Amino acid sequence: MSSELRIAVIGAGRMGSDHISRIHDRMKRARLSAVVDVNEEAATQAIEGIEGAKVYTDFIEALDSNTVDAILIATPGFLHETVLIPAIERGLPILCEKPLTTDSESAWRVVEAEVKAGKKLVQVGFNRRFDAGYQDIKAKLDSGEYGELLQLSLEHVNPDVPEWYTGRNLIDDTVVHEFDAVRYFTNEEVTTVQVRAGKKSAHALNPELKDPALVLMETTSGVLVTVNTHVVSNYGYQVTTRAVTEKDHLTAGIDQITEGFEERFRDSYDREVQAWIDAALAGEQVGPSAWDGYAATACCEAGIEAVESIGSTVAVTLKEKPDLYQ
Ligand code: ISE
Repeated sequence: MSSELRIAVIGAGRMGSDHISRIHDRMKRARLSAVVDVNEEAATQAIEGIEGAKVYTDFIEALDSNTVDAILIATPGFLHETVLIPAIERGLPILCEKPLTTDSESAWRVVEAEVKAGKKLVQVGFNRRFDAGYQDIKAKLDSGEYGELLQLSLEHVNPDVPEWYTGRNLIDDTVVHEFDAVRYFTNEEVTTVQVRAGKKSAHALNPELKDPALVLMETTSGVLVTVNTHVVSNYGYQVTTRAVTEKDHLTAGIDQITEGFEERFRDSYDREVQAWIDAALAGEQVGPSAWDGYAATACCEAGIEAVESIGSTVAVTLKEKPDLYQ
């Protein structure tokens, strides 16, 4: 591979467009060589003013064009597997937006494809692992200076969500970040998920959306996690962390209230994508792996069952971790 990574962005929607400008404006040692979207007009619009990038409506054509060294997948989650498997088979480094896939069976097929390839190729877009506040808490927890982590108290507030957004989306589009955050902070697996919902906001237009809601989790060693979600808040975008340890409470994000997630997490997205580019050029993989994506998807599966049966506690089931990820 050369000293410059030629990237194809698959999906030119909200997140895809954000990544397209990121790669073009701020990433080093990389350039955008292709954009793929079934909506040709959207793809063309997304690369306006970007020289040398070609629009495709068929991703296989882009993968086989000899102009692509790595791909960034930003299509809706239910389409991820279709792109992931052929890209893994071609040995391409992949940055795949979260969720890895939308059910644990398909996520496991992605893990199996990587195991068959004998190489980790996928980085999952859990950008918060690259956020300064998250990394600060993580370093403090790992230092051992604060004693045991006992509880995590998390908040996830969105200004609003589209009308089609339901309880399922609350879990696999929004709380999926917290499933990964909990695994990241604790180095443990989530064992159970429960959702509680009380008085409902009249602004939550979709009748199937419980808003606000409380998502409760437990980890292997018994760390209890609460996630306060409010997705039609009319307040702003805010993601906070309070890690309750034996010696102190470690916090992050409290004063960071923005209009949307792009502004709040802009730096973490930049660091995430640059880390991916640098690792790809070095023939390596960094950050959350396909196994992490699979584990978070398994949590989402339990979470979706929990949100559809408010109050019940649902166990998370995971297959054995393959050697590739040990
Ligand atoms: C969005 O896709 C994100 O990743 C945001 O961080 C999250 O807050 C939002 O709910 C999702 O829709």
